Amino acid sequence: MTLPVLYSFRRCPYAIRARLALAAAGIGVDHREVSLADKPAAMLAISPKGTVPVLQLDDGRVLDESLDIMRWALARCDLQGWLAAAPAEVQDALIRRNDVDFKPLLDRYKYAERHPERTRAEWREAAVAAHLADLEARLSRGPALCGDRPSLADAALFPFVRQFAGVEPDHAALAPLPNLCRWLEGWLASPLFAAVMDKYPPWRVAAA
Ligand SMILES: N[C@@H](CCC(=O)N[C@@H](CS)C(=O)NCC(=O)O)C(=O)O
Repeated sequence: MTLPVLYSFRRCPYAIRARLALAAAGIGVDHREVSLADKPAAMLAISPKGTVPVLQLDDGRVLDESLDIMRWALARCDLQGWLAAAPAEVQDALIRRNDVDFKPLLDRYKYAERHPERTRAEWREAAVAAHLADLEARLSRGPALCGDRPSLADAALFPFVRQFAGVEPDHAALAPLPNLCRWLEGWLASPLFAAVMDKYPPWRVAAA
């Protein structure tokens, strides 16, 4: 049986969430590390929009949205019960707010020099107000975003909170959000995260 092919970029939060779900489902992949500055023609041929992650299944189907990859993997094998850990509509709303509202503010906070209409601190506060303050409140009530057990939403949001925490040294921006900080540290220390952060050289087509 041929493994599904995963085009991925190590630090991309969308690729990380896809790799977490694939690993949580115990699904092995043929990993192809992509340089975003020099995307492989083989990837663009199956997904012209040119974003990672892209998963090519052995029946030829192509999944080129991170959430589709997560849901496909967990539909095959949800060993950790991520789908059932909370109602789908609650998880979907958290993910939508992360991707639609928070991500643009995260980018402005991270690259504040390109967005001088607000200071870095103001972008940070906007990101907290739009999303992270609610995550903090949720995590003051239980160890995971939707209660006792991690859900798909926890895995889908974690790489973005990781990126937020990494903008300033020592995760300083998370100091006012102690429960979110504890949750992040739990994910960072998890064997699952370690398992998806292997380093690969950029993939090249093997010479004939
Ligand atoms: N909606 C897509 C977004 C994926 C995405 O934007 N990935 C970034 C990397 S983090 C990318 O590939 N950008 C294209 C580029 O930088 O050229 C998904 O969820 O998979």
